[in-house]
Amino acid sequence: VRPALAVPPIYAPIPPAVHPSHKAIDARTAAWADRFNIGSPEWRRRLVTQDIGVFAARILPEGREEVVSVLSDFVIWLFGVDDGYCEEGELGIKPGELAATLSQLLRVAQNPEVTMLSGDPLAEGLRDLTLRVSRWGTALQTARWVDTLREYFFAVVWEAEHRAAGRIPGLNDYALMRLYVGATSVVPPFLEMGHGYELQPYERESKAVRAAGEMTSFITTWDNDIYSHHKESRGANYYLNVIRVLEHEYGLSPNQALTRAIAQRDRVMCLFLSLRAKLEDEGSPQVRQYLGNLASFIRATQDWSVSSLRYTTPDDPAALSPSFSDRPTDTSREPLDIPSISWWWDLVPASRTA
Ligand code: 3E9
Ligand code: MG
Ligand code: MG
Ligand code: MG
Ligand code: MG
Ligand code: MG
Repeated sequence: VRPALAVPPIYAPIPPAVHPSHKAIDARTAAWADRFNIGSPEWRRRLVTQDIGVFAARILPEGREEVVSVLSDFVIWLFGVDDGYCEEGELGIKPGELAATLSQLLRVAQNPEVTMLSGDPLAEGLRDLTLRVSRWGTALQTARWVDTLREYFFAVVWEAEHRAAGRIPGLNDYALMRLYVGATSVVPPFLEMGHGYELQPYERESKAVRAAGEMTSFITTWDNDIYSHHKESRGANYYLNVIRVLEHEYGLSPNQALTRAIAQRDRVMCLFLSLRAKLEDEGSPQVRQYLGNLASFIRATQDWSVSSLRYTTPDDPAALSPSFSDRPTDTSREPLDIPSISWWWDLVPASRTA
């Protein structure tokens, strides 16, 4: 077994915060997973020690507690799909069958009253989630929530095809699909619902606001790849991770790939801060609040990743620094050499600093 890759303190310019009810939220999510029988009993015993509720409480430190709970239950549900179906299950190497099952689940999310998949634990859990989302969200937010689930499902089908073939994608494809396959794009509807505001569709779909969401997905999934590399590379299963992609793309050692991944996320973090400052000046109150909520999601992922047993894995300890850095390792204002996302840099004039 290779020695554990040492993850250094990573740049964290956003202040930490957690919802005061995080303990109760975490306990309720464990009970919810039991009630709906999500995953196997053994899987559930592991998952409920991983502070999923604390993660949700960090994403929405000032959110409405009921919505934090919906998000928390939804994250454990997503892990039920991602671990249970995709990474450890039979469907994870059968993209066509996976697409069929996920399409049925999508129908349950859109129309919880249909009798499809009755008694299936993930479907029954999803029925409960969709009823709660529609209670706390507007009709448009509920529809957006279903769409984000579809984006995620489409991406896991893509991933399943790579898993089945044992193939590692190139960096450009990976950067594009990782915007969705980490389920990070399902979080933004909860940022609105949790605080009771609504972005106008023309605002949400504007290039700058969409880019801010994509940058958030990039940073949070690059961070996930950095912090979960230990768990993923020691496991028996196929895994897709930016460190592995960079090793292949550029012929790097794991350590060199780690350094490169950190530089990439730091460069995007600097751009996110500049774009946030620009939108603070130019955006509506809702857009300004949304950018602040995206920032909380970024910091939440960092704080949860360095502390959750999911990634520290005490039985075979990961070498993760529990602290952060106040300086980026890469301050270049040049676009990353990744065509699918390099347009982000067109949105902030080079003269502008955060
Ligand atoms: C993440 O990728 C898989 C998602 C299903 C996790 C659910 C979490 C969220 C919706 C919030 C986003 C947070 C992240 C990216 C943790 P992967 O690499 O399979 O996750 P793992 O925990 O196994 O490293
Ligand atoms: Mg705990
Ligand atoms: Mg996954
Ligand atoms: Mg995973
Ligand atoms: Mg409503
Ligand atoms: Mg991971």
